[in-house]
Amino acid sequence: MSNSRGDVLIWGPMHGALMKALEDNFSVHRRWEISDFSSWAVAYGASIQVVVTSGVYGADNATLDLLPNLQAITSFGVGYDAVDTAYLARRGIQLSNTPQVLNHSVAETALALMLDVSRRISEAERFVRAGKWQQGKFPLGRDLRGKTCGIVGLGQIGKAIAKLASAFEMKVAYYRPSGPYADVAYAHYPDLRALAGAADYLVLVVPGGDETRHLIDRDVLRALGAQSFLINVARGSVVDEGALIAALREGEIAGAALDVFDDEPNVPAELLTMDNVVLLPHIGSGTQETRQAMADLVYDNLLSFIDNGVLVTPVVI
Ligand code: 8YV
Repeated sequence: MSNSRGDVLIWGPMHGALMKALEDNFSVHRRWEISDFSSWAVAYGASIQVVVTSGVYGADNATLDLLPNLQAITSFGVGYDAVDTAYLARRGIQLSNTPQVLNHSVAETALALMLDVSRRISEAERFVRAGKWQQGKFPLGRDLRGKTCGIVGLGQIGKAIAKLASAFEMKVAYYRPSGPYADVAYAHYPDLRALAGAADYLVLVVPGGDETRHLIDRDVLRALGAQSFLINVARGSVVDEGALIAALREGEIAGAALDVFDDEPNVPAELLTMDNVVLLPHIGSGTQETRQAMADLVYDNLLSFIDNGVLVTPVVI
Protein backbone atom coordinates (compact mmCIF):
# COMPACT_ATOMS: atom_id res chain seq x y z
CA MET A 1 0.00 0.00 0.00
CA SER A 2 1.29 3.48 -0.88
CA ASN A 3 -0.35 5.16 2.09
CA SER A 4 1.95 3.45 4.54
CA ARG A 5 3.09 6.39 6.64
CA GLY A 6 0.10 6.43 8.95
CA ASP A 7 -3.30 8.02 9.36
CA VAL A 8 -3.86 11.75 8.98
CA LEU A 9 -7.04 13.75 9.50
CA ILE A 10 -7.47 16.61 7.01
CA TRP A 11 -9.88 19.30 8.17
CA GLY A 12 -11.05 20.70 4.85
CA PRO A 13 -10.08 20.73 1.17
CA MET A 14 -6.45 21.86 0.89
CA HIS A 15 -4.10 23.06 -1.86
CA GLY A 16 -4.09 20.49 -4.69
CA ALA A 17 -0.42 19.52 -4.49
CA LEU A 18 -0.67 19.10 -0.74
CA MET A 19 -3.78 16.93 -1.06
CA LYS A 20 -1.99 14.75 -3.59
CA ALA A 21 1.12 14.35 -1.44
CA LEU A 22 -1.05 13.45 1.54
CA GLU A 23 -3.16 10.99 -0.40
CA ASP A 24 -0.10 9.36 -2.00
CA ASN A 25 1.69 8.82 1.29
CA PHE A 26 -0.82 8.61 4.09
CA SER A 27 -4.12 7.06 5.00
CA VAL A 28 -6.18 10.17 4.64
CA HIS A 29 -9.41 10.88 6.52
CA ARG A 30 -11.42 13.82 5.22
CA ARG A 31 -13.02 15.62 8.12
CA TRP A 32 -15.48 17.50 5.89
CA GLU A 33 -16.82 14.28 4.36
CA ILE A 34 -17.48 12.57 7.69
CA SER A 35 -21.14 13.15 8.51
CA ASP A 36 -21.20 11.44 11.90
CA PHE A 37 -17.86 12.33 13.44
CA SER A 38 -18.56 10.69 16.82
CA SER A 39 -19.16 7.28 15.21
CA TRP A 40 -16.15 7.75 12.96
CA ALA A 41 -14.04 8.63 16.01
CA VAL A 42 -15.00 5.40 17.80
CA ALA A 43 -13.47 3.45 14.92
CA TYR A 44 -10.59 5.71 13.85
CA GLY A 45 -10.09 8.52 16.39
CA ALA A 46 -7.26 6.74 18.19
CA SER A 47 -5.33 6.25 14.95
CA ILE A 48 -4.89 10.00 14.36
CA GLN A 49 -1.61 11.49 15.56
CA VAL A 50 -1.54 14.45 13.21
CA VAL A 51 -4.22 16.82 11.92
CA VAL A 52 -3.71 18.97 8.82
CA THR A 53 -5.77 22.16 8.74
CA SER A 54 -5.54 25.80 7.68
CA GLY A 55 -5.55 29.14 9.43
CA VAL A 56 -9.08 29.64 8.17
CA TYR A 57 -10.49 26.21 9.09
CA GLY A 58 -8.82 26.03 12.47
CA ALA A 59 -9.83 23.07 14.67
CA ASP A 60 -12.45 23.06 17.41
CA ASN A 61 -11.77 21.55 20.82
CA ALA A 62 -14.89 19.32 20.79
CA THR A 63 -13.58 17.52 17.71
CA LEU A 64 -10.02 17.35 18.99
CA ASP A 65 -11.35 15.81 22.22
CA LEU A 66 -12.27 12.74 20.14
CA LEU A 67 -8.65 12.26 19.01
CA PRO A 68 -6.98 10.89 22.17
CA ASN A 69 -3.58 10.28 20.57
CA LEU A 70 -3.27 13.57 18.71
CA GLN A 71 0.28 14.92 18.92
CA ALA A 72 0.52 17.69 16.33
CA ILE A 73 -1.49 20.01 14.12
CA THR A 74 0.14 21.32 10.97
CA SER A 75 -1.64 24.41 9.74
CA PHE A 76 -1.61 26.07 6.31
CA GLY A 77 -1.24 29.83 6.86
CA VAL A 78 0.62 32.09 9.25
CA GLY A 79 -2.37 33.03 11.43
CA TYR A 80 -3.55 30.45 13.96
CA ASP A 81 -6.26 32.33 15.83
CA ALA A 82 -8.82 29.67 14.79
CA VAL A 83 -7.24 27.12 17.13
CA ASP A 84 -7.29 27.32 20.92
CA THR A 85 -3.59 27.33 21.79
CA ALA A 86 -4.27 27.11 25.54
CA TYR A 87 -6.18 23.87 24.89
CA LEU A 88 -3.31 22.52 22.75
CA ALA A 89 -0.80 23.44 25.44
CA ARG A 90 -2.87 21.61 28.09
CA ARG A 91 -2.87 18.46 25.98
CA GLY A 92 0.76 18.82 24.89
CA ILE A 93 -0.26 19.02 21.24
CA GLN A 94 2.26 20.81 19.03
CA LEU A 95 1.28 23.27 16.31
CA SER A 96 3.03 24.49 13.17
CA ASN A 97 2.12 27.34 10.82
CA THR A 98 3.66 28.69 7.59
CA PRO A 99 5.53 31.90 8.46
CA GLN A 100 7.82 33.91 6.14
CA VAL A 101 6.91 32.26 2.83
CA LEU A 102 3.80 34.42 2.41
CA ASN A 103 5.20 37.78 3.55
CA HIS A 104 5.69 39.23 0.12
CA SER A 105 2.36 38.08 -1.34
CA VAL A 106 0.36 39.49 1.55
CA ALA A 107 2.34 42.75 1.30
CA GLU A 108 1.54 42.94 -2.42
CA THR A 109 -2.14 42.44 -1.62
CA ALA A 110 -2.00 45.29 0.91
CA LEU A 111 -0.43 47.59 -1.69
CA ALA A 112 -2.95 46.45 -4.30
CA LEU A 113 -5.78 47.34 -1.91
CA MET A 114 -4.24 50.74 -1.15
CA LEU A 115 -3.86 51.49 -4.84
CA ASP A 116 -7.30 50.19 -5.65
CA VAL A 117 -9.20 52.16 -3.03
CA SER A 118 -7.28 55.41 -3.64
CA ARG A 119 -7.20 55.32 -7.44
CA ARG A 120 -10.72 53.85 -7.43
CA ILE A 121 -9.58 51.03 -9.72
CA SER A 122 -12.39 48.54 -9.04
CA GLU A 123 -14.97 51.30 -9.13
CA ALA A 124 -13.53 52.61 -12.43
CA GLU A 125 -13.60 49.13 -13.88
CA ARG A 126 -17.26 48.74 -12.90
CA PHE A 127 -17.86 52.14 -14.57
CA VAL A 128 -16.41 50.95 -17.90
CA ARG A 129 -18.24 47.62 -17.81
CA ALA A 130 -21.54 49.37 -17.08
CA GLY A 131 -21.12 51.47 -20.24
CA LYS A 132 -20.96 54.72 -18.23
CA TRP A 133 -17.81 56.10 -19.91
CA GLN A 134 -19.83 57.34 -22.88
CA GLN A 135 -21.89 59.47 -20.52
CA GLY A 136 -19.03 61.29 -18.82
CA LYS A 137 -15.65 61.21 -17.11
CA PHE A 138 -14.79 59.13 -14.10
CA PRO A 139 -14.03 61.14 -10.91
CA LEU A 140 -10.44 61.66 -9.74
CA GLY A 141 -8.58 59.45 -7.30
CA ARG A 142 -5.71 60.19 -4.93
CA ASP A 143 -1.95 59.50 -5.03
CA LEU A 144 -0.19 57.25 -2.56
CA ARG A 145 2.99 59.29 -2.97
CA GLY A 146 3.72 61.62 -0.07
CA LYS A 147 1.03 60.08 2.13
CA THR A 148 1.47 58.26 5.43
CA CYS A 149 1.06 54.51 5.62
CA GLY A 150 0.24 53.70 9.26
CA ILE A 151 0.94 50.07 10.00
CA VAL A 152 -0.77 48.25 12.86
CA GLY A 153 1.41 45.19 13.40
CA LEU A 154 4.97 45.74 12.21
CA GLY A 155 5.93 42.07 12.09
CA GLN A 156 7.48 40.35 9.10
CA ILE A 157 4.52 41.09 6.82
CA GLY A 158 4.21 44.62 8.20
CA LYS A 159 7.86 45.25 7.36
CA ALA A 160 7.35 43.93 3.83
CA ILE A 161 4.40 46.33 3.44
CA ALA A 162 6.55 49.19 4.79
CA LYS A 163 9.21 48.43 2.18
CA LEU A 164 6.73 48.47 -0.69
CA ALA A 165 5.04 51.62 0.67
CA SER A 166 8.46 53.31 0.82
CA ALA A 167 9.04 52.39 -2.83
CA PHE A 168 5.82 54.31 -3.57
CA GLU A 169 7.40 57.30 -1.77
CA MET A 170 5.06 57.05 1.17
CA LYS A 171 5.99 57.90 4.75
CA VAL A 172 5.75 54.92 7.09
CA ALA A 173 4.62 54.95 10.70
CA TYR A 174 3.64 52.11 13.03
CA TYR A 175 1.77 51.39 16.23
CA ARG A 176 3.43 49.44 19.01
CA PRO A 177 2.17 49.96 22.55
CA SER A 178 5.25 48.46 24.21
CA GLY A 179 7.69 50.90 22.59
CA PRO A 180 9.66 51.33 19.38
CA TYR A 181 11.71 48.61 17.73
CA ALA A 182 15.41 49.42 18.19
CA ASP A 183 16.29 48.43 14.63
CA VAL A 184 13.47 50.27 12.83
CA ALA A 185 13.64 53.90 11.71
CA TYR A 186 9.93 54.37 10.88
CA ALA A 187 7.93 56.77 13.05
CA HIS A 188 6.66 54.99 16.14
CA TYR A 189 3.31 55.62 17.87
CA PRO A 190 2.54 54.00 21.22
CA ASP A 191 -1.07 55.15 20.86
CA LEU A 192 -3.38 53.70 18.21
CA ARG A 193 -5.63 56.75 17.90
CA ALA A 194 -2.58 58.97 17.44
CA LEU A 195 -1.33 56.72 14.63
CA ALA A 196 -4.80 56.74 13.05
CA GLY A 197 -4.78 60.54 13.22
CA ALA A 198 -1.42 60.67 11.42
CA ALA A 199 -2.22 58.00 8.82
CA ASP A 200 -3.73 58.45 5.38
CA TYR A 201 -3.91 54.64 5.13
CA LEU A 202 -4.27 52.60 8.30
CA VAL A 203 -3.06 49.11 7.38
CA LEU A 204 -4.00 46.23 9.67
CA VAL A 205 -1.65 43.26 9.78
CA VAL A 206 -1.80 42.15 13.42
CA PRO A 207 -2.64 38.56 14.40
CA GLY A 208 -6.30 37.85 15.14
CA GLY A 209 -7.58 36.49 18.43
CA ASP A 210 -8.82 37.85 21.74
CA GLU A 211 -6.02 40.38 22.16
CA THR A 212 -6.83 42.27 18.97
CA ARG A 213 -10.60 41.75 18.80
CA HIS A 214 -12.29 45.01 17.74
CA LEU A 215 -9.02 46.92 18.14
CA ILE A 216 -10.41 49.15 15.40
CA ASP A 217 -13.54 50.71 16.87
CA ARG A 218 -15.53 53.83 16.06
CA ASP A 219 -13.10 56.08 17.96
CA VAL A 220 -10.11 54.86 15.97
CA LEU A 221 -12.07 55.29 12.73
CA ARG A 222 -13.06 58.83 13.70
CA ALA A 223 -9.40 59.56 14.45
CA LEU A 224 -8.46 58.17 11.02
CA GLY A 225 -10.71 60.80 9.50
CA ALA A 226 -12.73 61.67 6.43
CA GLN A 227 -9.75 61.87 4.06
CA SER A 228 -8.19 58.54 5.05
CA PHE A 229 -8.64 54.84 4.33
CA LEU A 230 -8.73 51.61 6.32
CA ILE A 231 -6.94 48.59 4.82
CA ASN A 232 -7.35 45.13 6.41
CA VAL A 233 -5.23 42.12 5.45
CA ALA A 234 -5.19 40.72 9.01
CA ARG A 235 -8.40 39.20 10.37
CA GLY A 236 -11.98 40.40 10.25
CA SER A 237 -12.15 40.18 14.03
CA VAL A 238 -9.65 43.05 14.38
CA VAL A 239 -12.32 45.48 13.14
CA ASP A 240 -15.69 46.18 14.71
CA GLU A 241 -17.58 45.73 11.43
CA GLY A 242 -20.69 47.50 12.72
CA ALA A 243 -18.58 50.53 13.64
CA LEU A 244 -16.85 50.42 10.26
CA ILE A 245 -20.15 50.37 8.38
CA ALA A 246 -21.45 53.26 10.49
CA ALA A 247 -18.24 55.27 9.92
CA LEU A 248 -18.46 54.68 6.17
CA ARG A 249 -22.16 55.55 6.12
CA GLU A 250 -21.49 58.80 7.97
CA GLY A 251 -18.48 59.71 5.81
CA GLU A 252 -16.16 59.59 8.83
CA ILE A 253 -13.49 57.82 6.75
CA ALA A 254 -12.82 58.10 2.99
CA GLY A 255 -13.11 54.38 2.27
CA ALA A 256 -11.99 50.89 3.15
CA ALA A 257 -10.28 48.01 1.39
CA LEU A 258 -10.82 44.65 3.02
CA ASP A 259 -9.46 41.16 2.35
CA VAL A 260 -10.88 39.65 5.53
CA PHE A 261 -14.23 39.66 7.33
CA ASP A 262 -15.75 38.61 10.62
CA ASP A 263 -17.92 35.82 9.21
CA GLU A 264 -16.22 34.62 6.01
CA PRO A 265 -17.41 33.97 3.37
CA ASN A 266 -20.31 36.22 4.36
CA VAL A 267 -19.80 39.93 3.75
CA PRO A 268 -22.20 42.43 5.36
CA ALA A 269 -24.79 43.44 2.73
CA GLU A 270 -24.31 47.16 3.29
CA LEU A 271 -20.61 46.98 2.36
CA LEU A 272 -21.60 45.50 -1.01
CA THR A 273 -23.50 48.67 -1.86
CA MET A 274 -20.63 51.09 -1.14
CA ASP A 275 -18.48 52.24 -4.05
CA ASN A 276 -15.66 53.52 -1.80
CA VAL A 277 -15.13 50.02 -0.41
CA VAL A 278 -12.97 47.34 -2.04
CA LEU A 279 -13.85 43.76 -1.08
CA LEU A 280 -11.63 40.72 -1.65
CA PRO A 281 -12.35 37.07 -0.78
CA HIS A 282 -9.37 36.52 1.60
CA ILE A 283 -6.72 36.24 -1.11
CA GLY A 284 -3.85 37.90 0.77
CA SER A 285 -1.48 34.97 0.27
CA GLY A 286 -3.31 33.67 -2.79
CA THR A 287 -0.67 33.38 -5.49
CA GLN A 288 0.41 30.18 -7.18
CA GLU A 289 3.99 30.59 -5.99
CA THR A 290 3.17 31.38 -2.38
CA ARG A 291 0.45 28.79 -1.95
CA GLN A 292 2.83 26.14 -3.33
CA ALA A 293 5.49 27.25 -0.84
CA MET A 294 2.91 27.11 1.96
CA ALA A 295 1.81 23.64 0.86
CA ASP A 296 5.45 22.47 0.81
CA LEU A 297 6.02 23.84 4.29
CA VAL A 298 2.92 22.13 5.69
CA TYR A 299 4.11 18.85 4.20
CA ASP A 300 7.68 19.35 5.47
CA ASN A 301 6.31 19.94 8.95
CA LEU A 302 4.23 16.78 8.72
CA LEU A 303 7.09 14.58 7.50
CA SER A 304 9.53 16.01 9.99
CA PHE A 305 7.08 15.37 12.82
CA ILE A 306 6.33 11.82 11.66
CA ASP A 307 10.02 10.98 11.14
CA ASN A 308 11.66 12.86 14.03
CA GLY A 309 8.91 14.18 16.27
CA VAL A 310 10.04 17.74 15.47
CA LEU A 311 8.11 20.44 13.58
CA VAL A 312 10.06 22.65 11.13
CA THR A 313 8.15 25.85 11.91
CA PRO A 314 6.57 25.30 15.32
CA VAL A 315 4.34 27.89 16.94
CA VAL A 316 5.54 28.56 20.47
CA ILE A 317 2.46 28.05 22.65
C1 8YV B 1 -4.98 31.62 4.95
C2 8YV B 1 -4.07 33.50 6.07
O1 8YV B 1 -4.45 30.90 5.98
O2 8YV B 1 -1.84 32.92 6.48
C3 8YV B 1 -2.90 33.31 6.94
O3 8YV B 1 -3.02 33.60 8.12
O4 8YV B 1 -5.02 34.11 6.43
C4 8YV B 1 -4.13 32.84 4.74
O5 8YV B 1 -2.89 32.59 4.22
C5 8YV B 1 -5.10 30.74 3.82
O6 8YV B 1 -5.88 31.40 2.91
C6 8YV B 1 -5.79 29.46 4.26
O7 8YV B 1 -6.43 28.88 3.25
